[in-house]
Amino acid sequence: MEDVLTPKALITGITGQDGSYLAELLLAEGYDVVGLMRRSSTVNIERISHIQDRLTLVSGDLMDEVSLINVLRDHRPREVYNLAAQSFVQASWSQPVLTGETTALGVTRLLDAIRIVDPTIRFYQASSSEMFGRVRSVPQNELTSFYPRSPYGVAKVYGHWITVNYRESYGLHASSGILFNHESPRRGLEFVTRKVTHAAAAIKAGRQREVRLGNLDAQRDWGYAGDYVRAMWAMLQRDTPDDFVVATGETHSVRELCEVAFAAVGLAWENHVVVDPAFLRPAEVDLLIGDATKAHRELDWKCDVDFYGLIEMMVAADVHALQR
Ligand code: NAP
Ligand code: F7E
Repeated sequence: MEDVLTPKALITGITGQDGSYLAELLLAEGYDVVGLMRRSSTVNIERISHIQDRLTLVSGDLMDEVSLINVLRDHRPREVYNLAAQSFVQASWSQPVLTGETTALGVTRLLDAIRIVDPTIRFYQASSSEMFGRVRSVPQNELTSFYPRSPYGVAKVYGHWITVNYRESYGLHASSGILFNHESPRRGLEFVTRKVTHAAAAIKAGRQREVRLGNLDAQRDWGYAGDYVRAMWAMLQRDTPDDFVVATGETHSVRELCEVAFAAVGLAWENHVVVDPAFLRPAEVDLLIGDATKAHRELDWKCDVDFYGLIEMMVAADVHALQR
């Protein structure tokens, strides 16, 4: 018989970076965790293999509303965290329609499935600082206007506003977390932090000679994913849904990232980083820096890991993985 006292949450995107950290957090909080996975021809659970036996993994896809309705009907979660997306900004120029289908319309499919199956479900939408794009003010907070600079950013603006709209139209407990870049040793290798920390470790180990990057001047507010999933959870524990910026309040350039990562293995970054126009973007987001005052005040949230601690953690993990 189902235990009605144990809270149950559904995570879309459970195989991704954030999905793995959120699943760990919810398990520690005593939840039954259901993870939505899309079908793949190969096993794709590297980030959650250590907790796999404590999760209920189910098949579904943000492209297919029927699959979402069935998962909600079968498992009846109290909370739904929508982390699934085509999340790589660069890929959104080569696959703009897929990005729109998943990252934008996928949110509507999931919200509508909730509205149909159980409108009392609490919903979290993974919104992004990419919505600020060509920033209208510095730092960016919940009141800053959006000016997205990529098909991904445009799709996230849609996902954000459809979340607000379903809250206002149907009274759903739907919150949007506007999260600035957050990273970890589980970050995908195509994102710049992991690309650099992995390269620093591989070059130190003599396995690679250089790393090719694009715009070294871009500045980002980089935090630690393990800290940021706590804010997601806190949003759904509130009586009223709302929108929150989650950020460290510090910004650093890609060049500084290179300095810190290579210094961590005793190398000078200038000897190994090659600028390659292939990694420049058709339109760039030059500067992001978030103001998370509202999250500090109303979620009692703060980050524990700073930029230097984060990059050193990632380099150490990459060095360790290569030694194995
Ligand atoms: P990630 O590592 O790229 O994970 C994305 C997840 O979405 C993966 O589990 C992927 O499954 C899943 N997915 C993709 N398309 C899907 C579909 N059609 N149906 C079902 N699942 C699908 O991303 P992340 O860094 O964890 O980010 C989590 C969320 O936060 C994303 O929505 C991202 O856009 C957003 N966000 C991220 C950041 C950041 O800095 N990390 C900042 C702001 C917002 P597969 O494993 O099968 O590919
Ligand atoms: O790029 C520059 C690049 O791909 C960061 C996603 O999680 O955060 C992420 O999006 C910066 C950009 O992340 C390379 O031009 C230079 O200015 O690591 P990234 P992103 O585009 O900021 C937001 C908040 C999300 O929501 C997204 O889902 O680094 N850069 N050289 C490079 N970037 C990459 N990837 N590769 C390079 O070689």
